[in-house]
Amino acid sequence: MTQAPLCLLPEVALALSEGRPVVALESTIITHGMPFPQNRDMALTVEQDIRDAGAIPATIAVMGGQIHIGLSPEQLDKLAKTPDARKLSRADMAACLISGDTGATTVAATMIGARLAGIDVFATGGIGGVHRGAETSFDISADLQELAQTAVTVVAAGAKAILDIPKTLEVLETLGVPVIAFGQSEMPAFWARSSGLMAPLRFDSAAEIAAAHVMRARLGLSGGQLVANPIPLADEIPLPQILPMIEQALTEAEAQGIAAKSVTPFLLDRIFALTEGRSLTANIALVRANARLGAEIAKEIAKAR
Ligand code: PSU
Ligand code: MN
Repeated sequence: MTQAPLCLLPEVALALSEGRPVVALESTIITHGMPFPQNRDMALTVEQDIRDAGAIPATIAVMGGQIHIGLSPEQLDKLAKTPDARKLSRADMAACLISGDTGATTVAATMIGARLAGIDVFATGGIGGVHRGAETSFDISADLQELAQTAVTVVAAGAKAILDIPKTLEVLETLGVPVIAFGQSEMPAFWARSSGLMAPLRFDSAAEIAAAHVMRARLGLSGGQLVANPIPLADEIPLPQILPMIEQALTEAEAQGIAAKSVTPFLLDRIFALTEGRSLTANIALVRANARLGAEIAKEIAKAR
């Protein structure tokens, strides 16, 4: 089917060949998004959440010259202890594959892997977007372009307020990416359920999101859908509480000249410290919620096909 160097975990290969629901997961959140051992525990828990919901998880990473679609618990453990893994976006995939190095896939690279393997749905925490100050730094994540060209439905908790959320929504609109808030009209803001901005689209069921995914394929439209799933109420950190910490982390990043790929990991790490770990607890809760919703969407797509 493809010339790509893919290595599918047997259980993932079997599920895909039988048309059963599979949910892709990224690995940059493991290596660059959370500290050890919470990163490993999160990865294992989220995989179990997907199984409990009746789908098969497939965490994606590059190792030994292959794109691995699905990792064993041992591989997940090893990756979680590899903080110097390369952070891979679209631009880095080929170079990492020919080097044999270990690479963790961002949202963009995970979408590419999922598409190659024939996986329709991918669950994560937050996507990259337009950074604050992008008018001078030009820092706009390649995740947005990927959403415009690769046909995977991505479930995230919205864009976090380290980003410029209004500009992120504008760019997604320009790129023709459907942004769907789940179960509310407002765009969620990662740690917070409210951003103060209306989402362009709203659906209240996994079945509708799945139907729209299938309809886009029938229309021959390139690109994916972004589903913005609000963090569970019990785990949210409202915007007024988290904003001062975000401002401080941004000031520190600027003072230290943090740039390019290092920006997002730096900010997440600083906000973790400044919130005394509360941002991490919230992050884990929202990834789990997204995994569960991703499984429901994958099941509906499997039914529809
Ligand atoms: N947001 C999070 N945690 C993460 C990331 C984003 O809450 O780990 C990661 C994702 O892999 C995303 C990447 O694709 O950061 C975006 O990086 P950049 O801003 O450099 O494009
Ligand atoms: Mn960037």
